[in-house]
Amino acid sequence: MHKKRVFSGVQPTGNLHLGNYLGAIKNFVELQNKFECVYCIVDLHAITNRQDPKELKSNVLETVASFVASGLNSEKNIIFNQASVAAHSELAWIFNCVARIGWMNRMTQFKEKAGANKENASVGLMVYPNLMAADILLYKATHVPVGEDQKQHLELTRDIAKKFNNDFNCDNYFPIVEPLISKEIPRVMSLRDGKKKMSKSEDSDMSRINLKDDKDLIEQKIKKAKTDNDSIPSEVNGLKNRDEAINLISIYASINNIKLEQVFKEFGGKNFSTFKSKLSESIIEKICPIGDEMKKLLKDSKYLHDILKKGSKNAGLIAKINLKEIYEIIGLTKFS
Ligand code: AQP
Repeated sequence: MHKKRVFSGVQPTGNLHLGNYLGAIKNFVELQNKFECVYCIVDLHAITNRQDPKELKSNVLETVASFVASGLNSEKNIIFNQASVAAHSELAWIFNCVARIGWMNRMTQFKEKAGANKENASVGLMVYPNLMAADILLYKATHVPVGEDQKQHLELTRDIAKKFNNDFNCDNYFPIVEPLISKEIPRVMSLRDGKKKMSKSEDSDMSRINLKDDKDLIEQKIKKAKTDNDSIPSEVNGLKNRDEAINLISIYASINNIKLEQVFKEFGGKNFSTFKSKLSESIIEKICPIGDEMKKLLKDSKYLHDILKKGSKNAGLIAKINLKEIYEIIGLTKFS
């Protein structure tokens, strides 16, 4: 039996949004009372696409600020950045040698992110899931809270763990991780197109609610959010083929910690304008205090650096022990 441990990461690529919050960070906060948790700002993942060096540094601090402002306790959890612990890259190389090219070719995120110009994408973008597996398995994490978009990568992490355990005859060495995905809203969709996920890199800022948006902007974005001509249904069947309606109703349920049925009870038969003003209120109530706190924390970079230094030291201690074991299993020797 493996000790229960949570690991998850967020890329410091700016524009942290409601999808990152409801899909991941909100769950990080809930899990901190039940598990030992390791939360990572995955800056090595961020550079799979070109990043401005100055912005990358400030986005790392912004991501730590978003964690703390959302309620993560930096004393209780390990909060650190990936680049501080070199063992992530070392284990990722080992996993590059365990994972199969055919497995990589099946990854839908690579296909989406590389787009039509696949030949010109970085090799890093293609082997991104192997680094993600290394992040998780370096800490022998058992549970990983993520949005549904990461489910396929977690399946790959499980395949890598199984193959490693089997190839090196070390039954049960790496745990087979469990994804923890929100039931209310596995994937927050764009406010402009209910078929696309809410994303940092989408050109239109109107497609997402950023954690640092103010009250007026949130109201404006929700008012303009795409819907259809029908009213809010009284049961789930009434949401068939209504992607935008499902999205807004699910956001309302998730942000208020209630079940979809309760939303149908409250709003069934009502029009979207009534619903949208309540939705804005709920988002403003939850998100604006986080954004305000982030802005306050970002004025104290020493405080944020101290969190990262302490977290990196603690993460490094676990990583060092585990990587030593892994080298031993494989037959690699460090003479230095
Ligand atoms: N729309 C979403 N709905 C639910 N969960 C989401 N996550 C991201 N978008 C949504 C979850 O947030 C965590 C951190 O994500 P990330 O920043 O590391 O990676 P990402 O998926 O690449 O984020 P974006 O916003 O989608 O960036 P771009 O635009 O670069 O593609 C993860 O747990 C993720 O599932």
